[in-house]
Amino acid sequence: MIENWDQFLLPYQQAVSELKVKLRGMRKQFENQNQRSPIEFVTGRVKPVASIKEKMTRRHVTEERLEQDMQDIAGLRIMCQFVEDIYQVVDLLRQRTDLTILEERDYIHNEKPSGYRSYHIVVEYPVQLVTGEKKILAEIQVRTLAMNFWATIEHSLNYKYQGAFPEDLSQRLQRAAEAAFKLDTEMSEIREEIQEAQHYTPQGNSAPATPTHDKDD
Ligand code: 0O2
Ligand code: 0O2
Repeated sequence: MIENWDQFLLPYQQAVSELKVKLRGMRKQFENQNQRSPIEFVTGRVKPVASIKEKMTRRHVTEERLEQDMQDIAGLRIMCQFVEDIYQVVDLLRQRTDLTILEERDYIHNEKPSGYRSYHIVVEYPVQLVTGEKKILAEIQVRTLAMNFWATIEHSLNYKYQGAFPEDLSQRLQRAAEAAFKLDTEMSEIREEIQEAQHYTPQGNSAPATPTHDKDD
C-alpha cells in the first residue's frame, strides 16, 4: 500500500521541474543564437493522485507495478508552431545524454480513433535524491498549437461525457481534428513559400522578391 502519496510523488515532481527547466532552456538557446525556436512553449504536471488511482483501476495496474507500468505520472508537453518542428524537437531529444528514450509513439501520422494527434516519447530520467539516484519514467508529448487546441478542448468535453461521446459529437470532433491538421499543413506550405521568396531576395530579408534585370534586357 502506498501510504504516503506525497512522498511517492516527490521524485516525479523533481523530474517534472528539472525537465521543464531543461526543455525551456532549449528554447532560450535558439533565441540567443537569433534563430527561430522549434519550441513555442513547455508545460508539465505530475498526474493528480485521483487520476493515477482511476487509471490503475482502468488499466489493471497494481501498486507494485505502478512505477514501471504507468508511464505518464510525470508528464511534459512541448508545443511547436509547425509539424516539421515536432520532428526537429524529437531529433534534439534523441541526442540528449541526460535522458534515455524508451518508446516513441507517432500519433501524428497514426492518429487515434478520436482524431487525437501528438508525438509521444517515453523517457527514463535519473533524479538525484539524498538517498541516491532514482530512475523515473516520464512521458513527453510533442504537438503543434493546433493539435494542442483540439486536444485541450476535447479533453475538457470528455469530463462532461466521461469519455462516452454520443456518435454525432464524436464524428464532429474527428472532423474538427482533421480541420486542425489541414490548418497545420496549410501553415507549413505558407511558411515554405515565404522561405522560398526570401531565398531569392538579395539580403534574404522579408522584402518581396523582385526579379533582377541585366541592363541589356
Ligand atoms: P488541468 O486540470 O489539466 O488544468 P510554471 O509555473 O509555468 O513553471 P505551472 O504553472 O505549474 O508551471 O504549469 P505549466 O507547466 O505551465 O502547465 C500545467 C498545465 O499543463 C496542467 O494544468 C495541465 O493541464 C497541462 N499539462 C502539461 N503537461 C501535461 C501532460 O503531459 N499531460 C497532461 N495531461 N497535462 C499536461 P493543471 O493545472 O495541472 O491541470
Ligand atoms: P491525462 O493526464 O488526463 O491527459 P491510454 O492512457 O490508455 O489512453 P497509453 O498507452 O497510456 O494510453 O498512452 P498514450 O495513448 O500514448 O497517451 C495517453 C495520453 O495521451 C492521455 O493521457 C492524454 O494526455 C493523451 N491522449 C490520448 N488520446 C487522447 C484523446 O483522444 N484526446 C485527448 N485530448 N488526449 C488524448 P491520459 O491518461 O488520458 O491522462
